[in-house]
Amino acid sequence: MIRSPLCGLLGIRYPVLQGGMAWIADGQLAAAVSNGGGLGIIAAGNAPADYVRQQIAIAKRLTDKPFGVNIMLMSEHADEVASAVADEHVSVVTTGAGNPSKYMSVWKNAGIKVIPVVASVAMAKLMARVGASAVIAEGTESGGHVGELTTMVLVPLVADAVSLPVIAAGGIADGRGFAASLMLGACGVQMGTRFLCAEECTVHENYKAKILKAGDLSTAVTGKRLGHPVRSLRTPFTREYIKAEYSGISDEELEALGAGALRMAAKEGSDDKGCFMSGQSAALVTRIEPAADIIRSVVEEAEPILRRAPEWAE
Ligand code: TUI
Repeated sequence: MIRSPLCGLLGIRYPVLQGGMAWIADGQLAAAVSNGGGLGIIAAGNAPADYVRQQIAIAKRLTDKPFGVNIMLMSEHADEVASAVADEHVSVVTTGAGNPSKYMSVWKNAGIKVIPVVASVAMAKLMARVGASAVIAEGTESGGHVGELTTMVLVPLVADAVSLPVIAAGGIADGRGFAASLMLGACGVQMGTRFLCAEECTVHENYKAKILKAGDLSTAVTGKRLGHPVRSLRTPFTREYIKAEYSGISDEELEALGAGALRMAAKEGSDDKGCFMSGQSAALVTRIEPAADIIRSVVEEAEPILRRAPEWAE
């Protein structure tokens, strides 16, 4: 049994959050994770508020447990989605790819617990000041939009800088990563890539197959030139994109090359047009299984590791 302040705070059995994966993390996946004792999260991504309301309705039908919504702050629909989650009184909002300060009062007034993803100490301190309930310290091992710092460095720095609960993310896909996160000062973890291979995840089967096949050097970061670095699986698409980044083409042309690529991966499984966002932990993911089994096995693997931890010190 792992005891974590996160369980009481969020009303969950295991301190495991599911990452907000745009185009992938829908109401069905979120409900499966919440029913498995973790915190499921619906990703708003670039979608309008109507889509998010539909997915909330699906999740409410499939679970009576708490779940959250992730708001991608670079989305053109972020304002309307921010209002929608307040209307719907979801339990938790997580945010990514920006600073959510301007929405905090609306969410707090609606009784929502706000857990921003941070990639730096400065952002963690700011989030503590504006009333976050916890922060997710996400290292550059993660999939999708990434910061500079590794999980190994970011988590202890953030744990020292704020007195809020810290959730570790980036590179965690098994009990060893979960146990290590607790040693670094986190009180729970968020996993995205591992939940991509949940049975209940509706992403295209090619996407899951690629994650299962991935090895240690299978991901790459693109998009630095445009200021939003993204980690994804190396594919014909990423090779073309990297070539284009170092060619003379304009930022607009480069932007157009990337537009819609995540949707093409998630919905069509397209090898040549898809951007298969994934964390480095894809190399640790070896099977497709129910979300509840993922959560239970990660926690059960961690328990003996943590019990043996005192043996290292006299
Ligand atoms: O947001 C993510 N991961 C994502 S978002 C996404 S959708 C997308 N598609 C194409 C291009 C870009 C994004 C796919 N994956 N993770 C959370 C995260 N947030 N990682 C890093 C950050 C972050 C970065 C800067 C959080 C705050 C921040 O603050 C900067 C500032 O001062 O506004």
